[in-house]
Amino acid sequence: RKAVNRHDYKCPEFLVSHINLFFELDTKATKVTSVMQVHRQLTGAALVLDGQQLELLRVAVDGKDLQCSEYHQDNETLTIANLPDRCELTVVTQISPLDNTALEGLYLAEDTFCTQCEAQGFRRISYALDRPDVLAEYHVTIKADAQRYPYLLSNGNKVAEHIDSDGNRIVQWHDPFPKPCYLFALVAGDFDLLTEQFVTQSGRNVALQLFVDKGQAAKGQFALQALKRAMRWDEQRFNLEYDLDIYMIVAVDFFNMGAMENKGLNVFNSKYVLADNNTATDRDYYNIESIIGHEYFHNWTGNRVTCRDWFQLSLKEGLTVFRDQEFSADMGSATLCRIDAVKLIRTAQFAEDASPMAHPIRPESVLEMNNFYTVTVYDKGAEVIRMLQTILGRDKFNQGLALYLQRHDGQAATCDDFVQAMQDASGKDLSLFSRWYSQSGTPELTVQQQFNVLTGQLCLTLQQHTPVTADQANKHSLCIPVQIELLLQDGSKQTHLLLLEQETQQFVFDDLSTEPVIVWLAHFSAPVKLHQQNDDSTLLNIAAHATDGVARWDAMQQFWNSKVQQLVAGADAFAILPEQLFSLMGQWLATPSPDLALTAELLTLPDFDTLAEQYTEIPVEAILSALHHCNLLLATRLQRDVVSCYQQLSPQPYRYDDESAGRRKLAAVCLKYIALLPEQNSDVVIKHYEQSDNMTDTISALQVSQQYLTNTFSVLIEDFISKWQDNVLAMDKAFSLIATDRSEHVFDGIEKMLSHPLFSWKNPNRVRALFSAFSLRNPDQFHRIDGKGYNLLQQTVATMDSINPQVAARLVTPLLSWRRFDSDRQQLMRNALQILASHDSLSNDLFEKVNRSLN
Ligand code: BAL
Ligand code: ZN
Repeated sequence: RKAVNRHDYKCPEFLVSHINLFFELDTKATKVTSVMQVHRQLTGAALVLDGQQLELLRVAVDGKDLQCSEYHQDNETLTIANLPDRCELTVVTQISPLDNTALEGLYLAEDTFCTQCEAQGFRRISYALDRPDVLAEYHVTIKADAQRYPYLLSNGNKVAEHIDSDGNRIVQWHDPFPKPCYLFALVAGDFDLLTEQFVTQSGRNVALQLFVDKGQAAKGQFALQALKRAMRWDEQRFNLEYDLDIYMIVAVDFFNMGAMENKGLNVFNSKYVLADNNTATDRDYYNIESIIGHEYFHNWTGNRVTCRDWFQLSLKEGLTVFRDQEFSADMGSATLCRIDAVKLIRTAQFAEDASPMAHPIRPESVLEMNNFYTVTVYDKGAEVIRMLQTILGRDKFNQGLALYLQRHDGQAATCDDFVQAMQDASGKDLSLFSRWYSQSGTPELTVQQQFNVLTGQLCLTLQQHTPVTADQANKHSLCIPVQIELLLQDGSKQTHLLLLEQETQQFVFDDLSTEPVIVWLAHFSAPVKLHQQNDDSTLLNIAAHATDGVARWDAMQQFWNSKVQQLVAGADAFAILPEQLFSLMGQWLATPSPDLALTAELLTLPDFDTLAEQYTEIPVEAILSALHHCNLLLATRLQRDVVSCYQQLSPQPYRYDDESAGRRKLAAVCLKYIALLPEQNSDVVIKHYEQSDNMTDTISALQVSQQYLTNTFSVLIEDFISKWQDNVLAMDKAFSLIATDRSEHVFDGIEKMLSHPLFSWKNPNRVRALFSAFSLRNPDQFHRIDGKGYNLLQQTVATMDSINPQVAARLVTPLLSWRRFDSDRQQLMRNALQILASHDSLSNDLFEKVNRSLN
């Protein structure tokens, strides 16, 4: 098996200007005729087309069939030598969508034909130059049984439709925008259709169409309205307008990712489309709006300007995540959006940096591209874009983006092209900044402050250091924007941006009357770990008084990180939690800020993963025990405030908006503390469940009881399952709840769910609901010292690898970081990986990860 290196990029030897595709759909034997206009770019080269799991029926050049001896075929390629410089190449292949459980290429999602071509799925549909820098104009014809498949969809505009004398529907599509084959899409099925109109800023009408399973139309309304909001927002914020006359979204329940931005025809995981008040939580609504936005924003950042090669993935993904984050921030609470993004970086992304899969946002070496759709490429990538905006300012950043899109419209570009456009538009030298693209790892920032009382001078010393990562031994200084807020004693505030460009740098501020409290890294202005020496009182002060909600939340995070460290080192919770803490939390409960969701965040301890990130060797039991003790102590000390706050948050009829979602979030935090109290707590939780008219409150009651009130949980979850046994998305929530049971009963619970009629190993949503929840959100049982948790995951990954390698490779992630644990756990986790490594016919996806981890 051979990895590909970024530096080995070569321009394509042939280009394809036009592709005509003709699909004769059949569940077991779909015939695909591809007619390509091929243009030679390099004298003498043979044409090497990519193809996997295809049955080749015919090859013809300019209408003349080739003999077997005139081409060469192996498992991955079809090679044709001696082609003329320009020719029409016809390739006919046959595939079986029914047998495609990997869900890459053309497959069946229940009765619906659908495709997933990014990154390299098109080669499972037909032989092609399956690389993003070969852009062609597509004409697509689809033929299928008219009764069973009323809708035959592809990219672009519909050109013609008729039914032939055999009862087949035949539909033709044309996409005028040249695109790489990863953006090709086809869908065939029977749906409920929701429609809307959008008038663009220049006055063009766009038909919006959302296709959902029969009977689910009402659940598509929110997504459709979210799409309109996204379209308007992109015009207003970035002056970007939609370009086709039609925009289609199809929701399917079998999907490897969240959604896919195929030109004019997005395919979505139904989890990120379907919502109503009974079945969707506030979080579901939030995710739907954000992902609908994300895929829509790709139309410019990804589709109009695409990537030259897959190493440049962050060019479109980091940028588009940044854009969807800005959209979400404008649609709701900007503070909450930022807190969410920071949590993800501090847990999953920092953990990835510390793992054997560490890579820069622009990876250097890849065996299986699917393994690089990572939190580093996406979310750290978005942080890098955000830093650019912080450094350049919003106006210059917008000019840079406009220049990039104008310069590269219709092209396949690189991350360097993007940075160059930003540099040209702003006039700022970004050569040092561009190291963020090539250097992996989490920079650590050490800060010190010195104040001269006599002169009023404040001297800040900043030092950066990036520890080595599994992929890179040598690290260099980066350009790090460090935003600070000075809280002065007279109540005034100053904001400054410090640009750290050397290993150590000093910044001086004069004429301060008193020593200020400093909020470091305000708004998490760079994806770094911060080392500072703020004492409890200073942190709690910031949490109480900073204007920025993110800074307040962050001060609490830092406070708890340091307290948990002390507890892990043997301190007693009673001794180290100051009165100032209880009185501050008491005040928040008594008079919550208008942003109730922020109050909820301020009152919540960091999770296990956040706390674990501060350790080289993670002390599992000690962190879990410290967390439990702190929560218990808070519940006891704040009992009266919690109960009274909870009572004031009496439920109102459900609506999804910021204010009421914040209300439910705060009520859930109170409910958790109430559940920890020794008396009457189960009554309150049961009442919360019984009175709930929405999925958010229902899930809160279930989560709380599952964590702290086992008997109550048994009763409630049984009721929940009997109520929702026919609803897959609601049942996914039940699967996850059962998999996060902190007691050893979790293993029986999971076993039982495997035989639930709705569970299927072939459906990634079901598998993730059960096993990602177990391995990522149940540290007590996943990290059991007898290895039972690791074994369960290993067996699951092995089963999945033969069905869906992409999902298997995602599931294995928690095992890869075995070096972060104590020697007993190291042994057990490594054993689990070694068992996987010993399997014959391991997929490339799994092989790359397991191999990197063991070697
Ligand atoms: N391009 C894959 C799905 C997404 O990031 O939008
Ligand atoms: Zn994306």
